[in-house]
Amino acid sequence: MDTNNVQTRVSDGASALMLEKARADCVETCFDRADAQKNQCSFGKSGVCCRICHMGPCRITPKAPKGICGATADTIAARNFLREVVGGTSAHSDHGRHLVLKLKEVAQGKAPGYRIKDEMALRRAAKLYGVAWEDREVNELALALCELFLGEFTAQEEYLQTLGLAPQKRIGVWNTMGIQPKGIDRMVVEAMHRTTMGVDHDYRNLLDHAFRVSLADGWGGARIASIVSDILFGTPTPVNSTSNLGVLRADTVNILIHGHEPALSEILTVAVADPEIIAYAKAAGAPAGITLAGICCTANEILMRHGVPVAGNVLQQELAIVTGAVEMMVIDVQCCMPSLPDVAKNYHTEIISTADIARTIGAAHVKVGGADPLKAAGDLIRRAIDNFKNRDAAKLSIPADREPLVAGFSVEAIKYMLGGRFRASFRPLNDAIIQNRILGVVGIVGCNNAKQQADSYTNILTKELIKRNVLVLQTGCAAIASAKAGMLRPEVALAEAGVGLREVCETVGMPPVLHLGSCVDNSRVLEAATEVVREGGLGDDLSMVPAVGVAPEWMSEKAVAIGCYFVASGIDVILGNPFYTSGSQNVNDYLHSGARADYGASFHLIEDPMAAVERIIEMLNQKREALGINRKAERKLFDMKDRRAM
Ligand code: NFS
Ligand code: SF4
Repeated sequence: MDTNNVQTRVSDGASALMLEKARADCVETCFDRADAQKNQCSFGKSGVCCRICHMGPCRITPKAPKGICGATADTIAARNFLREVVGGTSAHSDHGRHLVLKLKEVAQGKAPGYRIKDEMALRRAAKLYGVAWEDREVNELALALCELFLGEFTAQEEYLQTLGLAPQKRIGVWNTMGIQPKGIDRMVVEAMHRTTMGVDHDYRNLLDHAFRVSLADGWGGARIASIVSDILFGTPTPVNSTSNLGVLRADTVNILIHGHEPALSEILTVAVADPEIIAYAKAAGAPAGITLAGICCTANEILMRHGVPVAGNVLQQELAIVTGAVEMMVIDVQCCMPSLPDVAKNYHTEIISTADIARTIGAAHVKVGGADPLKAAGDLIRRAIDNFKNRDAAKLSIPADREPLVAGFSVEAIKYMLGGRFRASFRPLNDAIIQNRILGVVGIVGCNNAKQQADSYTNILTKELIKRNVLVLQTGCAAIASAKAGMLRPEVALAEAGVGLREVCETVGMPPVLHLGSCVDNSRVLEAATEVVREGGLGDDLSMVPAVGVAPEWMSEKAVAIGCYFVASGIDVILGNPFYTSGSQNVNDYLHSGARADYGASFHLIEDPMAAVERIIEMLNQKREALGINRKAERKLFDMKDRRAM
């Protein structure tokens, strides 16, 4: 690609404009550093560099096919792969753990400023896990549930109870494969043990553990994170908002919140609405008060529950600062680039790190907790307001791009849309799939990657799939890409959708592209697929449902973990860019085909979006064929009777 042309790096106008501005302002961004990293190490890329012990680093070549200890390319690539899954699982699960501990504090009355917002979600969760919930007081019930959840982390001998939320048949597959995880922490520690020098050398055994660890994420830590977030902060319901850098305003103090854990952003969302603080902002010269907006998955969390606007996805974090309009960026954990303070130096933006486990050189560290977190959040916002006077009008340039969107599709919300409040159910969706009005369901998830044109693969794929009557579920930065492209506006997506999909969506009042939340909310995608299986008519296992997962522009270890738990759950995953396993034919082959015999699904590397579209349609049709539902859709339009029946 012509890397000097900003259009080859990003696809939305706002990002292109800010990338040009960054260059004019002599500010370095990830796109420049990607150029500087050109010709990335081929050993790293093919997964055959080992630096696990200090006899190495060893690199596998035709002339040196073994490391000093004798480890082969298979061993080395499988160990490296497993460690990636461990990284991703740890990130999601530690996030989940923090939330469980927060819920526990709340239930014990030790977390001022927080409360259990969604008692229904609490009782729903208790029921799911078989915890006695009737006639039990809220806090007592929450404590019982917390104890169970903490046990999911610490269990030494018992399998995860969350696995029980999966369809019976899938549990059977895990049983046969012997990959049911025990406690999340134990699985992670064991993985580090297995991959240290001189332990597990059998690539298949290592890959089995990679899938086992990933289940501890998707059917463990990540699922728990979503469940507890709903209990503490509310189960998302459809909500209007806006996206892209144009959500920043010249006439407000602008505060960005970036990272992943919702506990802090929730408090900031409350504090920012305080009339006294708004008055303080106005007195500081910002006539319209304060804009709070998000980046990455923290954005998705507060978007889903409060409609807080989304400034951008992962590759826009630096570009947001380049607007010169950001008084403060508050970061917590994951996907926050260490470059942020360097970018901020060129403007007036203050970078505030807030998590003890995540410090960034050049960022001020502020702990927003203690006895009065709401006051601490208020103080932080005042600090941002005080910074407003330092904004340099000469450096200010906010792109106009600002797309409306609808988000907030929890599985509960989807059920209500489909079946109505009193008959909430997935039946209409199953029927629509069986009647071939909807061909199948595709989850488009994951990141952006500075090696690909940002958002482009995701946007092509989304548009082409809904045209072909595929219902699209999204999370993470992929969902933000669609938001920026207007595809989370129901009327825009409906106009693009194929006839069958459009009819169904119009009838039940549901958009064809559904934003399910942050990356931990990929567990909601599994939850939705499980509901489809439970509802009946589309097979008795996840691997039978006409569904595919795609990570078009992934980059994070978290995406590797997510991909693995999708495949282990029986859902095929298409990758828009490759794993670092190509240096081991065996490892690569198992992940991309051998796994199918064990799980009914595997990975597929497809770097071209249109080729991915064709392959997905083929895969959905194969599943439909196997279910015996691949007859032509009846082309008759719905009449009133049909609509009532839905
Ligand atoms: Ni998911 Fe969300 Fe984005 Fe990728 Fe990072 S923010 S947790 S990892 S980059 S989608
Ligand atoms: Fe080399 Fe083996 Fe040590 Fe890895 S573990 S660095 S392959 S000697």
